[in-house]
Amino acid sequence: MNDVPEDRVPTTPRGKHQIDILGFPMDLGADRRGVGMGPSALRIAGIRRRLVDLGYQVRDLGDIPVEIPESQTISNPRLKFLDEVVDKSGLLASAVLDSLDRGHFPLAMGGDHTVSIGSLAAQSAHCRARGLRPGVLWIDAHADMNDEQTTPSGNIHGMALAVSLGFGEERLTRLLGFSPKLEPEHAFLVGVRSIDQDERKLIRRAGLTVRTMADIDRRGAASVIEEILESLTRDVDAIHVTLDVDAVDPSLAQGVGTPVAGGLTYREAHLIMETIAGCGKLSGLDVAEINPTLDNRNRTAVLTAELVSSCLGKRIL
Ligand SMILES: [Mn+2]
Repeated sequence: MNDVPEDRVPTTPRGKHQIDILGFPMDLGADRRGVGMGPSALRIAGIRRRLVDLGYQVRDLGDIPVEIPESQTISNPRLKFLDEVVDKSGLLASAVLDSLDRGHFPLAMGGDHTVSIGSLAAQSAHCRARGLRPGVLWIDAHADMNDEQTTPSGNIHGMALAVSLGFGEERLTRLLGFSPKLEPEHAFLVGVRSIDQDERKLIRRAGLTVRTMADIDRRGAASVIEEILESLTRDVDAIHVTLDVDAVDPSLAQGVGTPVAGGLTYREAHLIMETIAGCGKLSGLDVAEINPTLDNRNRTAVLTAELVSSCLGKRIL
């Protein structure tokens, strides 16, 4: 790597220098149409080229085929499109597991945040087979900690973290045949500023660590992310990061399905990602909830592609 400029040396852990890109154009986990176009928007934003420029080998494995809502029926309004979400999350999980088992680094592009149900199942299965402990850093404006009892909408994207911790519908929690995928003490939620009333109960019951935007205001993004990574790198072997782009302030990330004011600034978001890049245990990354129909000239996808680059080792100097 001697001929590679300093800012292009890949820093993913365990010598994982091949990245596998997988699209998950899932548009069934949320009410607002459009997030199914997220993978295309990220490809148009040059996500592959940006990672190649960092020195990685990158394969784009294409999209998991997902049905559109118009061809589906809702049988349970508290778990909308459950059959299709279970089915396609299983396909995604198999593809991500295959990538991990080959020693590659999976980058899963949503679609809505149900993408993380499959990719976390795979990360967990991969670790389980090797006696390793997985952890997750969930970056999001929302907590995604509903179950079918607490959900105000029936949208499964709002249940993705709960499911990974073993709460809720069994067909989701037991994807790949085991549950939970994560221990709550190895799950960290950051950037949160909108939590549903009944969702609070499950967050407390689960006992996961939540760092809200108020924590970032008070202590600064650097202190918050360093504390989380210190704990994760100490206690787990593989860190999976999942970025819901609505964590970023809607003035910068306009193209998201559920914008909430008061999000991460441009530099806070990059600082978080740059700090993750240095942790040495990053094992997988998801990005979710880009909605090109609400965006302005693909800015949100470009921002997301930049954040992915920061997470995978792009540095200013
Ligand atoms: Mn989310």
